[in-house]
Amino acid sequence: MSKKLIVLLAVLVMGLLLAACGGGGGGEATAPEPVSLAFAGLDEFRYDPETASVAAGAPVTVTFNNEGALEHDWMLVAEGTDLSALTAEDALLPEAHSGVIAAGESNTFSFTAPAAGTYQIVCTVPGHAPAGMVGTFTVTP
Ligand SMILES: [Cu+2]
Repeated sequence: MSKKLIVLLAVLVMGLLLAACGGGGGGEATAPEPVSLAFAGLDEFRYDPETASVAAGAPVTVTFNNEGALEHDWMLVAEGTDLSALTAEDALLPEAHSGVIAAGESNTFSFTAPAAGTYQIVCTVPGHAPAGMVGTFTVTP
């Protein structure tokens, strides 16, 4: 093999490597857009709306308005969590919880959307989630 050919091959290989690196960098995913959601907690043991969908890793801000006469809260839990004896300890993320909100009050809180999957929004006030105060929180990849 001539010296010239070796140099030419070396240059070609380097060029390919650089192109591969550049391609990887250029394909970098853009950060998910921040999302603001508002939910009402109602005495009929439901949320309005009952579902939400956000992108994984998105900064999420939730405003929870207790529009009932009872106490309610909004907490994110893993799918399949036992709803019969919920406490704040069951929260998927400590920050993904409104805290128990008195009638007519509201709270705004923020968290980062977890990995893609299906999660549940629950009210931890005893009896509320088993009575149906459960929502679906979908995280898309
Ligand atoms: Cu409730």
